[in-house]
Amino acid sequence: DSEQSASDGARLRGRLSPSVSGTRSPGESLVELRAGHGKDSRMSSTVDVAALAGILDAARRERREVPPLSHAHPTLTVPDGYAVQAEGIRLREAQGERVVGLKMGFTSEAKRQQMNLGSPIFGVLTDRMRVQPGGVVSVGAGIHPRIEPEIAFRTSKELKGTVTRDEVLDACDAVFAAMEVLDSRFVGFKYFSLPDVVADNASSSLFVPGTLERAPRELDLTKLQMRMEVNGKVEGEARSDAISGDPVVSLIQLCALLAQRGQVLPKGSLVLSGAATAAYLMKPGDHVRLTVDGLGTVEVTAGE
Ligand code: OOG
Ligand code: MG
Repeated sequence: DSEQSASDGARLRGRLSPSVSGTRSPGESLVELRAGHGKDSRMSSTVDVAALAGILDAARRERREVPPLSHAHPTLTVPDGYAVQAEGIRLREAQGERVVGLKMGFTSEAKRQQMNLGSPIFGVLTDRMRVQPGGVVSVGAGIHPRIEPEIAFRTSKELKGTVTRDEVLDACDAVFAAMEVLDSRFVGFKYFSLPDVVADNASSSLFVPGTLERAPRELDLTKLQMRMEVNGKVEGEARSDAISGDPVVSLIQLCALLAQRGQVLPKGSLVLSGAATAAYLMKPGDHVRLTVDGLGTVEVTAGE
């Protein structure tokens, strides 16, 4: 993996896009997000990006597990993974979905250990992935859904490239508790490489945003106790600094990852900063409740 990341870095540094330094209106920045993904797919020469995205999209729609892509494509790189991810999002947009934000993954030690993978990645969130707080998540509508506790942000300004903590705070008008429902398209929720999970949109499936929104500067975002209970039993507990040492740092990392691809974090994006604890495998009937200091509770019920 580290070898792969190093070569990705070299490839990406060579093509840092001028679009990162340009100015544009918020409307254009969403277009830029797609244009950036497009560049990724064109530069991928060794894999059939469209075919791989098609395999994962069909697996998702048909609730079917598929082998990790790296089995048939052992040389798959992280940029290949992002190209497949972007193509998968294009397929979903073609099915009428709209991009509403981004999610970070592997920003906590608990998550890195659970999946045995080492570096932060991002995925894309669409409007159809949103679940109303207090709503029902159908286990059978997924493959093997897991749920995890997160801190989420909403941007009110575009963020691009290297940004400071203060710049992130200035650009976010809300912080709220959220749960993410993951659902790997890979057999047994197992994959052994970052390119696989990146291609699979970072295992994203659904997200449940909390309703209590606070201004990010009103709280010490590194000291929020987070507790995820299932049927009244604590399944995961951590302080918010389990997420990148500070969930704001996840957004700094996200901006850096996007900049490597010539992309920005658009105004109006919802951002999941990554789970603070390991994810929990949902069973029909489970009642899941996340409580975060200062950010209230978010609940969801697992249906058949
Ligand atoms: C990848 C997604 C990780 C997080 O919050 O760390 C993630 C996975 O666990 O399969 O969403
Ligand atoms: Mg997550």
